[in-house]
Amino acid sequence: MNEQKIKQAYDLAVERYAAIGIDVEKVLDQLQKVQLSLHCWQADDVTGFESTGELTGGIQATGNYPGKARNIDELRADILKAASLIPGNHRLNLHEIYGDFGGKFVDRDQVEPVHFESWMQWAAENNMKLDFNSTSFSHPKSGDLSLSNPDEGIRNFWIEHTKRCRAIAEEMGKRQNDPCIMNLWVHDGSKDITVNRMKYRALLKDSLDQIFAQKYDNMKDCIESKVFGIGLESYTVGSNDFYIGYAAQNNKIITLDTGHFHPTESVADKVSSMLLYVPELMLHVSRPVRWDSDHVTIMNDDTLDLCKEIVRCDALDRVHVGLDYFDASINRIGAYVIGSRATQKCMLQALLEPLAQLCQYEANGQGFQRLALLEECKSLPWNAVWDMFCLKNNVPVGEAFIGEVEKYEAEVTSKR
Ligand code: RNT
Ligand code: ZN
Repeated sequence: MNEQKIKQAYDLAVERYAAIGIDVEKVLDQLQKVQLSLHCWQADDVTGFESTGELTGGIQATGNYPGKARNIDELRADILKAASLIPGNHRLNLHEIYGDFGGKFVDRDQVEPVHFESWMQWAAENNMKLDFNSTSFSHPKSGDLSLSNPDEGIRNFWIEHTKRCRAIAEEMGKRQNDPCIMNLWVHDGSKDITVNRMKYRALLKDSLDQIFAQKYDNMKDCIESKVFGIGLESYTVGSNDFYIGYAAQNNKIITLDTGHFHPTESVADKVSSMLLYVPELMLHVSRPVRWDSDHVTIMNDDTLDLCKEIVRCDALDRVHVGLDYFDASINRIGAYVIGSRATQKCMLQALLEPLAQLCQYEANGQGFQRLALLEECKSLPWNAVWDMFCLKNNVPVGEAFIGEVEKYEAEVTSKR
């Protein structure tokens, strides 16, 4: 689209939004500051560089679209390509299995900051900050239980792993002069009816206490619950209630993965409750289709509601926005870009809401007026603002990124 037309449409949008009391320039500045934490695992279907074994732990990537990243250089190139098509400056979320192990097998209880040295350098060179995740899945000792395993040898192995991951996150945070957000999700659960449900939860709690005993200044811990995993349908040790209790008691960040709740449960509605009891939230923005399917995030009501809640709670500085999906059935770089841009589009619409007016209607009991304005907002020209945001950030406007992804596919990923 021609630059002049984008500007004309933007100018009209600025006027239209001014009429409802919104300063669009200010909104663009706010959106610029919203950093997504891009999940490194979209580029290779959560394979990583530790082994080529299968993905376990109740998660699954379906599809076999050609061109997935096979090594650290390809993964980095793909991430940079995706980032070049997403407006703004973003973070990168690494899993432990993506370490630079130099072709050697480094077991999870042996991992050290040195295995992420090249990542830290690469991230600094590319002006990206890092977040981190311990990895309990896809390992011979994963089984059905890791941090809640009654076998002390196995449980200690995972405790050691997670402690080491925290030390790595601390180093990343120190080096980038900004806290590294480390997520802890373990798949622990069981396929069939579990009788002694208390036992495993008590073990998980004890493991977490041991892991978090060491205090750090440059990393922040977050803990992620889920309803069930494939093959682990009847019982999840780290349920939502378990982690809410733990986080509230221990001042930890809760990770809300939008695929980890019952399908009709509103994740958006959790924001205002949780923020009264936990310091911050981390999001794993995803798109569950009938289950925790990890489809590519799109601009749907769920994502819009979530972003609106964050803005309505005035909580942009307390919520970290990470993505978590892995679709192996379509172009993986394209998937990164679609999900990231969709999340940003939702955030933009949230920021463009005439919140003061809506709140006033609500306080006055003017239900009709509140609903009418909410409905009208849906068709205000936010897309003209979005186009300007892309233009200002030097990334393709509108559907122009499709061609860029196709070009990279023709030149790079199709040759793998
Ligand atoms: C799994 C969790 C977890 C993982 C990543 C790879 O259900 O969502 O966050 O997707 O750690
Ligand atoms: Zn997740």
